[in-house]
Amino acid sequence: MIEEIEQIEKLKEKKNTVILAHNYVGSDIKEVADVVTGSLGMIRAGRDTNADVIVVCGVDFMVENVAIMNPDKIVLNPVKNAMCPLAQKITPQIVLDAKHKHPHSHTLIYMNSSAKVKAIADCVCTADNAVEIATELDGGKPILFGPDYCLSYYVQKRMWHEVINVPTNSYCPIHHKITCVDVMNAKKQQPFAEVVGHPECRPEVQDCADFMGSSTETIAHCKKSKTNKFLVADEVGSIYSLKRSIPNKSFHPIGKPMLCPGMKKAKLTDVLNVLETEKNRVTISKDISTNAKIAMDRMFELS
Ligand code: CIZ
Repeated sequence: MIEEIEQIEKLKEKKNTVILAHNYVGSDIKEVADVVTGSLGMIRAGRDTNADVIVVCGVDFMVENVAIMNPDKIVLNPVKNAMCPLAQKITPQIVLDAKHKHPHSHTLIYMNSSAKVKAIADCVCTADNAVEIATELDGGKPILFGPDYCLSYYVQKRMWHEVINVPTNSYCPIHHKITCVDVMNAKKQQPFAEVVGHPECRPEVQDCADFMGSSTETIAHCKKSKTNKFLVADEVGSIYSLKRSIPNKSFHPIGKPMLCPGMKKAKLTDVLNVLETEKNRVTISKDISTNAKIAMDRMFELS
């Protein structure tokens, strides 16, 4: 592993490369990443970098996001088909049908979706800014929101615009595994711990947590909190990032640690391999990327 890390570092310097990694990726990848954050932070870091080559470690839609914002840079995906099961639940046709049914509405699409779906959205959002953006949209119209009904619940609870789920009942199967019973059992064992979690969790889990937010917001919250012990309803990579960012506090999974296979697909060997060969370059066709970028730019205008 040390040898691979050294080789990656040398190639990074030689090729003026930045490595962006999501909080959910494996801990080995975090050792070579220049930025470890959520999908919003990855897009921002990709947008603002002076690097010529950007390696994006996460699931496929995260690599697409960076490619949309950087059409002139070399954007590399260490592995092919690192799927986000939630992003697969929404297609352009599903969105077009919903728009047809609700013609006077906004279409706000969660970042966990393909570039093709983003290209037909009015605006996109992440868990960090979903409430802020939904609140900024003209209140006279309902918001078509997808693909996560749990994040939709989180948004709806914090504002008064009507939110319509598109599709009606799709969710992240990893976050969905955490149940209220798991939260209660964990609380029994650690009664003084604070329960924090991601808004992709089930509504009933959200309702019994002390704090909900994106992985980045959760790190900021736990840093500020007076509490020293936390029960975390999120993917296990997020717990590792919390421990790394706040080593003086303790973090425990709720129930069995939840692992997203897509996020863990890339290994150090894959990163080294794409840096050497520049294979798996991701480019998005101009018609799709132009429209998807409009929806991404709108997100930055509104948040
Ligand atoms: O939007 C993201 O980055 C996801 C999927 C999780 C998080 O909050 O970091």
